[in-house]
Amino acid sequence: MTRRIDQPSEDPLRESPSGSTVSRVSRRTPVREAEALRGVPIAHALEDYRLACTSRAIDDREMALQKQSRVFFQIAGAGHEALLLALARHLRPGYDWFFPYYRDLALVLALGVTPEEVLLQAVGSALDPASGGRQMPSHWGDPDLHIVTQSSPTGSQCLPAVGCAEATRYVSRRPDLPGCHAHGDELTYVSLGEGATSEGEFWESLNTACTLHLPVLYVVADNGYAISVPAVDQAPAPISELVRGFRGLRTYRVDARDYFAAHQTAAHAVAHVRAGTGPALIHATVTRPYSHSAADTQAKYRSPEELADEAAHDPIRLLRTALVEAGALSEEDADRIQAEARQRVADAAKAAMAAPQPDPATALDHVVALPPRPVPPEPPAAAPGADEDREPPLALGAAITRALHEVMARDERIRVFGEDVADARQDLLDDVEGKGGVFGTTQGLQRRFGLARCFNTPLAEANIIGRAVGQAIRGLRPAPEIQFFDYIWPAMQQLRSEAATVRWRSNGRFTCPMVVRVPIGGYLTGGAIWHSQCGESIFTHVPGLLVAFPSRARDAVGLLRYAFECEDPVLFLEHKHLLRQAYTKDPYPDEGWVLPFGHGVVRRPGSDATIVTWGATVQKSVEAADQIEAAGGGSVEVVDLRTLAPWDQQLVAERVAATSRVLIVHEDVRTSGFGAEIAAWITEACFEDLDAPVRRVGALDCHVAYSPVLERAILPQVDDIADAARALLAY
Ligand SMILES: Cc1ncc(C[n+]2csc(CCOP(=O)(O)OP(=O)(O)O)c2C)c(N)n1
Ligand SMILES: [Mg+2]
Repeated sequence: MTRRIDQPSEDPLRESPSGSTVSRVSRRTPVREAEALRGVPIAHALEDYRLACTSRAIDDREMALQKQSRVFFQIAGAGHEALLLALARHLRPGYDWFFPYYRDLALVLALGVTPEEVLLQAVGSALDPASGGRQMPSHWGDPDLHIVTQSSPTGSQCLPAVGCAEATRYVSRRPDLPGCHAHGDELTYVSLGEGATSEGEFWESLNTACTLHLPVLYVVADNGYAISVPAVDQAPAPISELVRGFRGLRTYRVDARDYFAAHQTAAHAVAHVRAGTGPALIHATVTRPYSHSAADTQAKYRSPEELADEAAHDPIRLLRTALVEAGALSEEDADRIQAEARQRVADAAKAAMAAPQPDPATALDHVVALPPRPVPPEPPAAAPGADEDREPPLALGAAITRALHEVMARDERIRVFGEDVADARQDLLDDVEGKGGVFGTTQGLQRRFGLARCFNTPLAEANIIGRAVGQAIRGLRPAPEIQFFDYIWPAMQQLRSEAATVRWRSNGRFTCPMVVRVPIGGYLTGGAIWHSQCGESIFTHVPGLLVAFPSRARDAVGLLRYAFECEDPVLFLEHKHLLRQAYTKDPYPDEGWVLPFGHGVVRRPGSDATIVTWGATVQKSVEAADQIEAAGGGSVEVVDLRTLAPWDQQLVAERVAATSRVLIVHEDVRTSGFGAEIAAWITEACFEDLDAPVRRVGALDCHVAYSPVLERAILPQVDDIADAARALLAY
């Protein structure tokens, strides 16, 4: 899409010719040195006064519309305008990258978002360019301006911002990467409130921004409150003091109620970050003249004196006074600019209210988009040709390692990172074997592709996934590893609220392609509660995530190849117990053998009943079926779903129609396990075909124990599956 950039008006006080929407403000109004006030060209200050009035007028209009139920939520940018407009003077839309906060209305206006676009989101219109009516007001997003689609969790934007800055460095050194572009001196802007600095993700992001000297500009807009919680209840000291131990972080403190002071600080901070010497943090005092949001009444917890003091230091008021006192603006012109701003916003609101609401039929658009791929025929069990000429077959873990080597050699956008995934310190590589992950799955990737493509991260799971999100948004294909499924939870916010929602929340304008590899599962004898969990159903419950769970080598390779073709986040579950099992071994499949998601397979034929399963219970189900058949108890088939999001409903329906009896087996706990979903679906879609109730076998509803005796009792065993299958056959 080509964006309209209006020409600057010669007279910054003149009405914009663009009708109901305000012109994009040019960053290049020519002024002479002599026309500066406290170092800021008068023309810029006047333009920013106009924009500040527009920003405040949008707040006021939205609040009025909210009272009329034409807008359904409101959160204001009031009090933050001077800071944001001063910053915007030094930042470059469509060049730098932006991870703004919900109070950054004035910033996005200065970058080029129009009041009409803002109001289209407020009224929830289908034409809202940031989200198509899916997100609350003030959740910005504009790919052309590099304003990255925003989510609501406070602080979660910081880690993707760091990933974005990493992409700047990686891509600018590799200008030919398909679909990626970067400028060597671009920076990543991320802002948050003083309250949000209490979030761990903020601190995890600072860690990496400083360790890697990344071009990130942090802006903490300190209005003294997080809803009703005063800053003194958040932390033991102001944020600019708290961050002092971060080596390499340039910190600035400014009273950003004063536009001119903010301007000066912004100039220094931006120049510092743009020079490439490392991150900076601006701690800025701002005001919050309006309540936190339309749902809040700040008079309940703030004194009249405090509010009066804020009103007296309102940044727009201070800017106006400064311009008037300098003789740059008359009171009449100031009033006129304010009135014009209100009128423009009123016109924009009228246009937004006339715009169409979303079609309910589009609710499911942009959850995920699977690349079309034909389902390849299953490779022959034994490949033709003389056996001695063939490579030895590989077990699941070795096949995944080889597949990672293969895809990384083909696609330089892929980067593997996580805890322990690298081989060793670069200077030791000639002398040591290399670690390559606690399961050895990533061994040799650093050695072959270099540290830029396979590297260790801090021991911080949100950091790992959040940085992947930022890189994915920039067009890279990050492949983060979570060391054990049991430790994925610190990353849950980044997986669920960031990665999985990017496509939907931006109405398809941003995507988040990444392959998150996660060793999972038990049957380890001694793994205990924090090295043996499953829990895949928690992730199949998240719209926007794809979930693969292979049980043998060739499927893992085919699925991994497909995962890297996807434009959506994939959770790629690698069962720890299967990594080295002989029964997972396959010849490494030809490069063209790509297995699209959502296609199961009949792993063992049978005619009397169907077991539907995946992961480690596939083999156990096959053994149970063999046991039953050997004893003359009946013929049981085993279906391996291979992926759970999406899962192969068609195959299951076909097999239910053929055998009329279904047993679902999984290693995860039984209650609310994914088997519950499949069972419910079968009773809805295949009820007429059933001759028996759908049965389930899963782990006991407790955690996995250390004692082998307990572990055996808790996780489903071959005998448990065989017993359930016999009962099903006997029904
Ligand atoms: C992770 C998370 N917890 C809670 C909330 C609810 N919430 C929204 S804004 C907010 C206060 C944020 O305060 P601050 O960061 O100081 O920003 P301000 O609103 O003052 O600009 C809270 C608690 C949220 N959006 N995300
Ligand atoms: Mg605050």
